[in-house]
Amino acid sequence: MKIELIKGDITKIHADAIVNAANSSLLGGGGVDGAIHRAGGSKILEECRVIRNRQGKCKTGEAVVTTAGSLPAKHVIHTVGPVWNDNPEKSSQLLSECYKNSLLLAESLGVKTIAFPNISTGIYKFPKELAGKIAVNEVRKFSSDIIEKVIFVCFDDENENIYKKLLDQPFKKE
Ligand code: AR6
Repeated sequence: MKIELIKGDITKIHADAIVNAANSSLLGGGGVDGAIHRAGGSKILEECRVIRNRQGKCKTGEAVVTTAGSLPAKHVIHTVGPVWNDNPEKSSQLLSECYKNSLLLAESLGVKTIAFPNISTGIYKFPKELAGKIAVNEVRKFSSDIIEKVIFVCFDDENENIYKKLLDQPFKKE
């Protein structure tokens, strides 16, 4: 899989799927979640409601898919990142699961290009450097015959610099 870094607004990205840093209610919020619902229109929330009614809240680390409404993407994959708290190991594990489960769901949809925001590094206060390491590592170790390109979309300078550095480093398999 090719990995690209873009600085900007994920709602503008032309990809088969963009990932939303949602919360477990799936009913919208601030940050990138708010931006996606505002730009994509009410169809996204309607489908989130259907999912809520069918399977209840979305657990941290899990992912679900809806239409992308009027966004240039085809699908929105909603994943729930962990809130940074006093259990860094558990939070790190859950953040890895967000990336992995989003990629697995994307594969099952035949997605060729997928864009990720920097999950949990805003309102959920996950340290950006550690979150970047987890994101890059999880994507690099995911091998796929279906997904061709993963785009990391950084909204702020700090995340952009962190990702630039991480992506310049060679990948070492554990
Ligand atoms: N495009 C790309 N990235 C963005 C955009 C955008 N339009 N807007 C913000 N970011 P956050 P979280 C970046 O807070 O920490 C919501 O209320 C932002 O700079 O959106 O996972 C949800 O409903 C940051 O680097 O998500 C949840 O309740 C990254 O996206 C809660 O926030 C994630 O920041 C989730 O918190």
